[in-house]
Amino acid sequence: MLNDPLSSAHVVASDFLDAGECAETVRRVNGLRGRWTKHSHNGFFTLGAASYLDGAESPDSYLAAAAETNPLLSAAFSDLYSGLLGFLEHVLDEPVSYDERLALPGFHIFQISGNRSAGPPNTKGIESFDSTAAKRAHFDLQFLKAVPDWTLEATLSFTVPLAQPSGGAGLAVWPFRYEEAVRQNLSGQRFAAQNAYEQVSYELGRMVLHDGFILHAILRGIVHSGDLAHKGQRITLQGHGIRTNGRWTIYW
Ligand SMILES: O=C(O)CCC(=O)C(=O)O
Repeated sequence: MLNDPLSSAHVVASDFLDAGECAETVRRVNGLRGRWTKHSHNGFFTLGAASYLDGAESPDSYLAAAAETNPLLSAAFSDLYSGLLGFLEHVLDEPVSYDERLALPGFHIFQISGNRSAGPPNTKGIESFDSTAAKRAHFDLQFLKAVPDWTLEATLSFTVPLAQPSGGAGLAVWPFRYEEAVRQNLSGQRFAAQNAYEQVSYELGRMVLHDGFILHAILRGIVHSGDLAHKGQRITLQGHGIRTNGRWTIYW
């Protein structure tokens, strides 16, 4: 959180992959369908080990899931992972590496099957296309599970949209930071239920970065998309970073 070049900018976006690279990555993700992990909500899967999901029981369960999935991911996406390091070094202007014990960045996969409509205004009359976004509002505190003993200087969260449904996809961002939530003793979800979000619309291959301490949530649809049928895959590459001694370690 300290000295983070991203913390004052809240959310920044930068072109990473071109359309052909996104399509090829999606083809490989779909080719590994048998290795996706299915989650409780309809149509939500992951490929890889995510500390916020696989570390829910304990840091050891996360490390075991990472050891199991890293060989698969590095074999299938080696070019993507080496390009990612170079890209992040360029954006952050500091050395960046993976840690073989921690999970490589992985994929969020939503199979969206259609017919959604604008949600009702919330209690303050705030219109929302994705009326459930506030329930998913969160800060990225999963470094506590992935690297409980590390001394952090700064953190990073990034998302690369690879496929989006017909109605688009994006990130909901509320003007509310973790430090403020602690200071006010107010949960992020409570704030989100009563305040409008800003919509960051995704573009394929364009990485969205922030420090994880700004309140945010996955948006499955975006306002003004004009498409209420809203079908297709929403696939993103997702990862995080922690900075210690001026070096970034990337993980999921
Ligand atoms: O998939 C996205 O759009 C963002 C994901 C996210 O916010 C997270 O994993 O913390």
